[in-house]
Parts: sequence; C-alpha cells; structure tokens
Amino acid sequence: MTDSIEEGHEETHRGGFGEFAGEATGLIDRSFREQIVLVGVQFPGSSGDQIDANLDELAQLVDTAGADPVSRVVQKREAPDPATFVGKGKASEIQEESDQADADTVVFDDELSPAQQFNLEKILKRSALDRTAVILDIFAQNATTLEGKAQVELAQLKYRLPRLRGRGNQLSQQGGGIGTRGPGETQLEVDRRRIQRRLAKLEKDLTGLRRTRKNQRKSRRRSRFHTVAIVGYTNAGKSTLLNRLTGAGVMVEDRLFATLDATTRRLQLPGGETVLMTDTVGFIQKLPTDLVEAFKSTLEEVGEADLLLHVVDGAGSDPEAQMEAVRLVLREIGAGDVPELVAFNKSDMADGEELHHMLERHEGSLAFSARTGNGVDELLASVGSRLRSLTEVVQLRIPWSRGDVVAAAHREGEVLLEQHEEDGTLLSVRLDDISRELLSEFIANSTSGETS
Ligand SMILES: Nc1nc2c(ncn2[C@@H]2O[C@H](COP(=O)(O)OP(=O)(O)OP(=O)(O)O)[C@@H](O)[C@H]2O)c(=O)[nH]1
Ligand SMILES: [Mg+2]
Repeated sequence: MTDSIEEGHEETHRGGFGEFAGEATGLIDRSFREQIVLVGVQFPGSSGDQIDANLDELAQLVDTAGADPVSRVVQKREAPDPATFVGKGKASEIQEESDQADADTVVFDDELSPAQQFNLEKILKRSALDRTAVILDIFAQNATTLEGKAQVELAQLKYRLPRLRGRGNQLSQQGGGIGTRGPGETQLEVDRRRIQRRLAKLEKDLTGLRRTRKNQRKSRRRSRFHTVAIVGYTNAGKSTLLNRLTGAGVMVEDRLFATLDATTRRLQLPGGETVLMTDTVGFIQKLPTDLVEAFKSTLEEVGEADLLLHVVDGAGSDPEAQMEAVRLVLREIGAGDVPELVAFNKSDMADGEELHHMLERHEGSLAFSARTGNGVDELLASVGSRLRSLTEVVQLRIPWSRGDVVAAAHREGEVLLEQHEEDGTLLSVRLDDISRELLSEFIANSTSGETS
C-alpha cells in the first residue's frame, strides 16, 4: 500500500545556540545548558494571557534549542523603543534580574533590529537574542539533508549579515584612511565578504536543488495521482499521522520543528484511489521571513498540492491562534488558495466540549487521533470526497485522427466509458481542472463532480 518516493540523507548536524550552521561549537555538546531570561512586551491590542502563552511557547523553543529558561520579564508598552526595544529603565532591570538568575543570555520574544540588539547587549552585559535567532538555531540543529542544511544556513547568514559588528564600526566613524583602520574593521570587512561569497554559493546550490525538485514534481504530476500536503503548526502531529497512514517512519518527537524535510508517500484511500501525501515542516507564530524564503523550494510542494490537510492540535492551548498563524504562512508562500480540509488532532487528549465548538465553527472539519487511530478512517474518506469534488466528469468527442488525444485522456484522468462512434471516440472521463483545460477543445459537455 505504500512505497518510498524520496528519502533524506542520514547525516545529522549540531550547530550552537545563535551560531552559524557550519560551526559546531554549541552548548548541545557541552555539559551545561545555557541559562536564559525571557522577555515579552505587551503592546496595545494584545492581552496578558496572550503574552503568557507566547512566552510559554518561547520557553519551549529555548528548551528545544538546548537551553534552560530560568526567568521571565514582561513590560507593557505603547510601541517599541527604537533604540532598546524595551524602555531603557526596563533594560537595566532585566540586567539586574539576569545577574540574580545567573543567566547567560536574554531572549526577546519579538525580532530585534541590529541596532536594538547592539544597544541591549551593552546594557545587559550579555548576549541579547530574539525569537528568530532561537528558531534559526533549532532549524540548524534539526536539518539533516543537504538541501535542508543549505536552506537553514542561507537564512542564518541573511540574519547575521546586518548584525555583524566589530570595533571597526566605531573606528571607521573617525574618518578612515591609512593608519586609522584598526584590525577590527579589517576583520569585519573580511567577514562580510566571506559571508557574501558563501551566500552567493548557497543561493546557486539551492537553485540547482530546486530545479531537481521541480522535475521530480513534474514526473509525479505525470503520474496523475492527486497530491495532499499535510500542513499545520509545529508539534500538531503531522508526522504521526503520515506514519499511521503509511508507516513512513518519519521521526516523531515532542519537540518543535522535528520535521524539516518533505517526505512523500503513496497511499490508497478507502474509495480505491491512490494519492500522494506529503508531510512537511511545521509553522509557528512569527516565523522569520528569511526562513520562509529560504525554505521556498521545500514549501513549493504545498502550493502545488491539490488539497491541504490542515492538522490542528485540538488539545493545544489556543488552536484558533495556531490556525491563524498557519494560514498566514500559507498565504506568504502562495498556498492561500489551495482547498483546505481542517482536521483537529489529539482528540484523545482534547476537551470534548471545546472540540465540539471548534468542529461547529469550522465547516467540514473533523476530529481524529493520530495516536489511537480514532477517526482516521473518516478523515481518509473525507480526503477522498474532497478530492473528488475537485474533479468533474466530462464527455470528450475526439476525432479518429487524434489517437494521441485519446491516449492523453487516459493518462490525465479516469476513463469511465469509451464508445466508438462514426465520427470518432466518445469518452466519459473524470478530470481535474488542469486536465480539463488541457483537453478543453474536445469537451462536449460536463456533468457534476460527485456523480460518476
Ligand atoms: N495525545 C496525542 N499525542 C499525539 C497525537 N498525535 C501526535 N501526538 C504527539 O505530538 C507530538 C508531536 O508529534 P509529531 O508528529 O512529531 O508532530 P509534527 O506536527 O510532525 O511536528 P513538527 O514536525 O515538529 O512540526 C509527539 O509527541 C506525538 O507523539 C495524538 O493523536 N494524541
Ligand atoms: Mg513532523
């Protein structure tokens, strides 16, 4: 019932917290875990509960990256301070808090500008990172394939480049010229050029890999199987579902971003039709744009799928917010218009009443448990009927001289009836929209998709 379409490499890689993917100097390999103070800012329009939930998630991210969140600071503000993100007084408070907690690093829940990061580090007397840096770090640790690694490194370098600084920054303000350029500046320039060269190389490599991937997809399209992409928030249970359905053997872990590489498996639906199902990287709130951009080639699968199976953690703290975050990323990668089937997972753990409300709110959605298998058959049946509703049965009238078109119709869809008449062949065939367009000049009439 299943077979392997593509497989990742076996290599693994460990990067360090906030380090380049290529430099394995991380705390993961050291015997102690970095101690982290978390900082959240509550801007108008967001509630205290939301900030707490965001910081819970940030704590989980930090833990996944291999460090220990030891304390939290929250500030209410109208707008970020352009120089220090939080107020300067608050920054000093965080510094004292960090001393008391004996923390190595302070992590902010929102993205810091390079200038804010620089200023904060001066006040805090320790490194100041943001959510983006932590997510990039986890991705760097979890990337296993050549492509995954290249994508993460590209995103990391893009993040790093504007944040490069050295003593040279101050020196160069004094006019420059022979004798005034300190070693800091020279080193900085060297680093910058080195990174730029590396960026160019990575972009070139990825373009090549992307072409290969495109060709793979093209040949899959030729196979005429419908494609279903499993999408959803990180840790929603996407890989668990694919494993249950196909025995794919994708790594499942109670950690964020366990999956970074797409895995596609063939699967037979209860109605008998074969589909290709792809498990891919999970999404999260405030997913760094550079990372989404870098993972474009992996995510192109999603935009080209016939149906998105949106897996939501039905037992999570805020399923609605997670769905919103997922849809935001889907729009960002150009997959906003792909038909979506919402499925609430972890029904074995979810609160029955809440689940009931969510099912009511989201038309056509259903609940299941990838762990126990409850509701999975209904889920598959629903996938089948959604896919069928995307196809239509049409009559094709093809002249005798066009044997190639008859062959194309057999290739493109499911031929239900074939009649030979005086002026040519009459076919009744179930086709999706792309194939219908391809064969449009031969269409005699069409009937509804649900009948056959
Ligand atoms: N209770 C319960 N736990 C589940 C269920 N499905 C998955 N899990 C657990 O949820 C955690 C995440 O599962 P994964 O399948 O790795 O989630 P994912 O969506 O692939 O996550 P990423 O690859 O990190 O985006 C694991 O600990 C699973 O065992 C379920 O139906 N019920
Ligand atoms: Mg996964």
